[in-house]
Amino acid sequence: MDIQRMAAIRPHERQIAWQKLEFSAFLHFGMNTFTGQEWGSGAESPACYRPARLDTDQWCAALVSAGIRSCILTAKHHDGFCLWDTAYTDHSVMASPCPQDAAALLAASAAKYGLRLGFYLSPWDRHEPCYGSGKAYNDFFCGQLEELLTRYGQLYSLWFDGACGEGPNGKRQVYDWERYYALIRRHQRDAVIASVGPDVRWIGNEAGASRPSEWSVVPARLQDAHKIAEQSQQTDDPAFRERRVSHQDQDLGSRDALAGEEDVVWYPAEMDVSIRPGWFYHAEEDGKVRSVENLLSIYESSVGGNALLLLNVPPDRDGLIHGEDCRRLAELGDALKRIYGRNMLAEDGVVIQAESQASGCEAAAMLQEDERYWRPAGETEAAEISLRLPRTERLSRLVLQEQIREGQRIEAFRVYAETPLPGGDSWKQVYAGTTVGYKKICRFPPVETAALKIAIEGSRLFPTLRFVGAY
Ligand code: FUL
Repeated sequence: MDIQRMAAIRPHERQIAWQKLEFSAFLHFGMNTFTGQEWGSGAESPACYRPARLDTDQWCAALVSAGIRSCILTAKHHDGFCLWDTAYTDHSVMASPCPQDAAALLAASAAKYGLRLGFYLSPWDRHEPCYGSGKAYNDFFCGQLEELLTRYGQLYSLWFDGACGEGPNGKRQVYDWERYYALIRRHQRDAVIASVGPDVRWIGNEAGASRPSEWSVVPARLQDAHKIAEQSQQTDDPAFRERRVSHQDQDLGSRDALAGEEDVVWYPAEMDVSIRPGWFYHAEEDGKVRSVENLLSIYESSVGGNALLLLNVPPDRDGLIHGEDCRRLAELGDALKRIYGRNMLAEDGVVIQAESQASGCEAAAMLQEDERYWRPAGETEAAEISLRLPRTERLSRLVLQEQIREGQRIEAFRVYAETPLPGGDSWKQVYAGTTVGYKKICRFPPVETAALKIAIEGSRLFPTLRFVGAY
């Protein structure tokens, strides 16, 4: 694989639209909420599902307060209990004391609150008798999928989980992935297919741990990795959720990692992590909701580390997002507004310069939040950009964004701030990084400065920058 080809891989429009959402919510809700389990057996009675005050508007308001832009509902988890009015099984909310189509309620609330909607549909189904039969189950699964694809408006994501706890002596279902994918493309062309899917890559752990260098251009074989059940989660083990290391490699996309690959693809990372220890609500975890400091750090290392953050916020037995979680979401939203509310490079009087620039791709484009971008003239792997502010400011973050429509290119960079240093040289290095991709948030100890320098030291053919902001 040569550098030309690595640099030439571009995202699909649906992947760009997905990445721009930046921050999504997972809503794990269903039978497990009421039985206190994480993986139900499938033998639970629909009578157990009885949210007394189910209010999806309340869910959406809580998510919006954190700056979340989309949400994914667990329409069916491994226990097979369906949250929507499905024609394919009686094992659904319609047979419960609360016979309301939760997917329909959420779709209406999401539209009202400006949130995009997606569905998680577990291929592994412990209730459905035809699971393990091959074609009959694939027909059943496609029937369910088609209901979700056609009844709830435009979807942005379909999320397939590779987990399967059947074990060596359990049922063996051969999933017809290509058929599932084709059905999604037919009904929802703009939706991404995530996790066990070709569009969005699972980051590889559930603990909120990101890679220091996250590439969206990776070996094509990774798209198939999770179709292999043995590589997914096989037991309901709380330790799995805390495992920080990934069972994929740390380095998925450097030049060295790709050198021996025949085929590479645009396959960006999504970080799914829960606000609580479990994916489902458990009252005994009310005191274990992540702190705002922890959530902010997860946000900055995922959204600001070329990944999308899919934060799980599980509704409780009343059918509401619990007060603790609501408070934490609002605090996170406030912190994000406090930090990112004022971009010091968006003010009048900022001067930006880059040594060389291709015509139509001038440095000034980096100061605007639109699709225009800067790139140097010619194929130069290194470049320097300098920024002068109208006055001295206290800074602790620099945000960089590549124009990913042109691929992902930057491999190494440093950020310097001008400070009066003893001994002459006034440029102090405040950050050294590798990849940028869709978005890189560089965090550093606060510095008082009126000038910044970004030195791009390595890139594939030539770098691009769509946006730079200082906070
Ligand atoms: C895992 C599942 O087994 C968990 O219950 C949860 O749904 C998580 C998002 O994916 O594989």
